[in-house]
Amino acid sequence: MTIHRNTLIALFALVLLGLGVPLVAAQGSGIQYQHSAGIVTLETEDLSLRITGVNEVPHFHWWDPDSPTVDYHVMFVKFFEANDTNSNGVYDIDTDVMVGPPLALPTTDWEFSGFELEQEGDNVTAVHFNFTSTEEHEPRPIDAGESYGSLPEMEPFDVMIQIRVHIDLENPGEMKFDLIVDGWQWTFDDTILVFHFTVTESNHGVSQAGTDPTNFQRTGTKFSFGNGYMEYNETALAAQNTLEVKASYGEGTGLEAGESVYLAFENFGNETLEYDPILGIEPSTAGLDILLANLPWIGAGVLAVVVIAVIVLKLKK
Ligand SMILES: [Ca+2]
Repeated sequence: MTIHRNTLIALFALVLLGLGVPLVAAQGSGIQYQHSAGIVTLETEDLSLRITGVNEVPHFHWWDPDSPTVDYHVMFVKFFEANDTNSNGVYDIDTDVMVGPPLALPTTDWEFSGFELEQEGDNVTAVHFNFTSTEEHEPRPIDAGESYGSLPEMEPFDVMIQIRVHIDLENPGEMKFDLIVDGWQWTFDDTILVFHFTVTESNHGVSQAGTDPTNFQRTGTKFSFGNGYMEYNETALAAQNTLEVKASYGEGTGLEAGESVYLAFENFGNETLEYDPILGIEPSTAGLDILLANLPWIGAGVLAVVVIAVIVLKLKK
C-alpha cells in the first residue's frame, strides 16, 4: 500500500508539472523596443505595435502576438473647425459645416524624441516617446477662389502637434497616447475642433491600411473591432479647464478607407489641448488563446486524475 501511495504522489506531481509547464512558458519579460528611420516598433507579451511617422500621416499599426492573423490600423487624417449647427457637441457629418479648409496631418517631418525607459533590473517595464510636428496652416487659401470669401480674413498660423506614446507592463495589452495640439486659431468662438482618424484592418504583416474593420461597434466610450479596441475619454484638458469631448463615427468626409471616427472638442480658445486615448488588444481573447493552446495538457491532466481516482477506488476494494 505504501508503494502505491508513493506512485500516486508521483503521478499527481507529474500532472501538476504538466499543467504548470505552459503557464511558465507564457510568461514574458520586459518590453522590446526599437526605432529606425521614423518607424518605432514595440512588443509586450500581449501587444505588438508599429508606429510610423515618416512618409505618411501618423499611423498606429498593431496586432495580437498570440494569434497574428489580423492587423489593426489607426491613421490620423485631419483637424478642422466646424459649426455645431444642432448644438449637441458632436460632429454630425450631415448637418455640421466645416469652417475653412481642414489641416491635413503632415506626412513628413515628425521628429522622434528618443526613448525614455523605466526599468527593474534588466527588464524594461515602461517605454515613453514622442513624435512632434509643427505645420503651417493656411486658413484662407487663395487658390480656393471664392469658397472662403464669406469667412473673416485670417493669416496663416503654425500648429504644433505632438503624439506622446506610453507603454507600461502594468497594462501589457494597451498603448496609451497623449495628443497635444498647440497654436490653433479659431474663426469663431462657438465652434468645435474635430479630429478625424480612420480605423482599418488588414492581413497580418501588411503595412498599408486595408478594409473596414470587423464588427466595428461602440459601447460606452469604447470602439471595438475584432479583438482590437480604441477607448476614448469624454474629457480633455486645456490649461486648467476640462473640455467636453464627443465622438461620432461612420463614413469619411472624403474617400478614406475603413471606419472614420470624429472626436469633437469644445472650443478651447488659445490654450494647449491635451487628450489621452488608448489603443489595445482584448486580453480575454489572448487568455482564451492560451487556454485553447493548452487544452491537450489540460485534457491529459483531467484524464490522469480520472485514472488515479479509478486506481484509488480499486485499491480500497
Ligand atoms: Ca452637432
